[in-house]
Amino acid sequence: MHELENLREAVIEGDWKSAAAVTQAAIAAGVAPLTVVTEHLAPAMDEVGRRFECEEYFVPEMLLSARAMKASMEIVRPLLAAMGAEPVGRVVIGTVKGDLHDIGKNLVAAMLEGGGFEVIDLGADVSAERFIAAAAKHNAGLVALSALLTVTMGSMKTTVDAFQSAGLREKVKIMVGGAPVTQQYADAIGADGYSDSAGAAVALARKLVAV
Ligand code: B12
Repeated sequence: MHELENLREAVIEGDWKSAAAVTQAAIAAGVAPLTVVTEHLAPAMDEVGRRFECEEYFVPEMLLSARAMKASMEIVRPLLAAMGAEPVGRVVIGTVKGDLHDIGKNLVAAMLEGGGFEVIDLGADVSAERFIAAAAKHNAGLVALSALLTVTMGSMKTTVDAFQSAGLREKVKIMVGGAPVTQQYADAIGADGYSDSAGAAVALARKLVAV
């Protein structure tokens, strides 16, 4: 008995051991790996995002849920890759050059992965050149930039401009976020989208890749 419905609770409650055990049992019982993601992990992370939005959850709860989601994804990811399942989209994410803050970026990455995206996480202090190289290498349709310092917001503009100079701007949507970033700033630097939270980032990403 795999009781896959318990996966939702495990992710929402941030219980990684239970999330891994339920996923393992479900896969052993023949549940399709994609079903685990689309029908259980993604809705659970949507709910986590909703709770975060309305301040029922805060960063610690989000981190625990992200960890539980990741524990399940560790089991499912290689199976999806082996089956050649197509992700919702492929996103390259990183914190921009000069900036070492990665907690928010990691939450966004986890939410995107839970939402069915293939996530290529370049970490923090990522130069425009590295974003471009990764987007080209992985044929990513979406690039997500995070910045937490007012002084590194300029690196977002540098990165957007570099995509333009590299002739890739038409092929890649760029979304931006981080505490000091605003919709106004996103518009000013020519980004395609902005959201102020990890939960809303998934809906934004889905919208951008659907266009
Ligand atoms: C933790 C922290 C650190 C840690 C970072 C650890 C880590 N691994 O990330 C450490 C100690 C290393 C650090 C260092 C510094 N920090 Co600091 N740090 C913070 C702190 C306390 C929390 C940031 C955080 O993680 N928030 C929680 C996350 C979940 O929120 P978030 O990042 O905003 O992300 C959410 C959204 O913004 C959004 N989001 C984020 N990224 C993206 C991306 C996309 C695409 C989208 C759509 C959405 C999105 O989704 C997330 C979840 O909802 C803040 C203060 C604060 N309360 O914000 C200061 C703060 C950001 N730090 C600050 C400063 C000044 C520094 C230092 C310069 C300090 C120093 N003198 O050395 C250094 C800079 C180092 C560097 N080069 O980056 C200032 C920045 C001031 C400014 N306006 O520029 C702050 C605001 C503190 C302050 N009040 O002065 N810091």
